[in-house]
Amino acid sequence: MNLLFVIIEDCNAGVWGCYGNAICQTPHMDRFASTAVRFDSAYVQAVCCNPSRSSFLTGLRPLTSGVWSNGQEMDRRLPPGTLTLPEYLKNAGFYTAVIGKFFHQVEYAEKPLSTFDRIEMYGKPPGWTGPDPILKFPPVTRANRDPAPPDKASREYRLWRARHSDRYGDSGLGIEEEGDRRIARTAIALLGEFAREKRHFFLSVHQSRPHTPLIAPKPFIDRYDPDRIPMPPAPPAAVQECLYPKRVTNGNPDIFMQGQPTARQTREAIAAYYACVSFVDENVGLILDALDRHGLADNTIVAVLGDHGFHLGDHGFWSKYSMLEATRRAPLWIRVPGAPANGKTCREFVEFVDLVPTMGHLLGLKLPSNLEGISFAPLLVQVDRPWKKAVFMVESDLNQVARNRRFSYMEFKKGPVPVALFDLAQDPWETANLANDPAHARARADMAALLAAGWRAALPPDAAP
Ligand SMILES: [Ca+2]
Repeated sequence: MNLLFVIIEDCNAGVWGCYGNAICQTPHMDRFASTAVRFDSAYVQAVCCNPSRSSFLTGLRPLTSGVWSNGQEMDRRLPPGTLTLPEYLKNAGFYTAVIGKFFHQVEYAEKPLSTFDRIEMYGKPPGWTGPDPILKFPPVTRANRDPAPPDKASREYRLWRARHSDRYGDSGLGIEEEGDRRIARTAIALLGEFAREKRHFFLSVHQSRPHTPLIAPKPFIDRYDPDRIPMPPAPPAAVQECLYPKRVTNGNPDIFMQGQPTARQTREAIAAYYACVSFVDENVGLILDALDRHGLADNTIVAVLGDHGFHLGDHGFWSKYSMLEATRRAPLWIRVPGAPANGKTCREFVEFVDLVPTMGHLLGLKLPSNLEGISFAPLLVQVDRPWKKAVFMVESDLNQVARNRRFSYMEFKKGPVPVALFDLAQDPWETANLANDPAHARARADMAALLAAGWRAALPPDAAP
């Protein structure tokens, strides 16, 4: 079996048609879902890119990987001897290729990146000597009226980056000029080469949208009328005790950084996010079609995932960096050719830290015994097999959350409240903190014990880590 990963940046699970969204058009992933297992309750272990990827690409949780923020360099912080998924695959004889972002930044992960046989549309680590790009694209013709200042350490660059990130709407680019489409075209070319040369491959493909800026080619923006976008659930007025008050008053990271949007801007930005998702959907559809066309679908495992979620105005929040459901839940589809559960939805809890153990199980990789997830391959056979009773994630080494079927429970060493408890059955959007409600004292104690006991205490009885 080969392995194809598609990693989608900053992807809210609830925007996909197959996840229940009636407005956002995602026909390609909806079709793929009918041939794969769609995980409806998949949770990342950290709230932004670098720590989440460092976790799901090593099989270690953030406090063990040593990476719990975007500023921490994976190469310097991983426990000695830690390997990442492409290294395990390389050691097992796979030809390894990556298109676009994989780890957070090249400088953070030079060691594992240097093991790739092929790196396309991404910075190269020092000393890497792989093939030249398989495709050479014509330059983008549009004149850039707001180019990035050259000095990345300068104030001008920081201001430019904020200005750039805060945009939404028409990208001004033709569809074939867009980086994400070029990544898809490169993936299609590589799959053709792998098929011709009969390579045993691992290929990871990046999609930069729907990360901010929420810009997409005009035909995708035109699909969504902001007037027909409902306002987000859990408006700030409904939030009784805000866990992240700075965001409501001073603005958000990545978008609406200067303050809260108007109702009109809110609808426009959600519409733009949907446009970005529809564009990504089409790109992934092209890659999956190529897999079929080259006769690789029957011997390639396909995993499509978001690297973490994204707030779309719920709680007055945008972007990630919270421990609420919009950030911690992410979309995940896995297709193992011939798996009995293909076409079904799995509602059992899985964690992204389980991805390395699961791929190890499916592909016969030699993995160490210190990994902090378990293979969920049994769920690809039977989706309703009783599984984990809770999932766990951190915002940093200071703040962490456990979520079971009924409650989410958060502990903050730094923040406006020390503890938060939400009854997800009554309050799925987590607006009313019940931590100090006497009627919930037992639930609070139980959830505190669950968080303290940690992930090993939440495993299914017959699953060994
Ligand atoms: Ca991300």
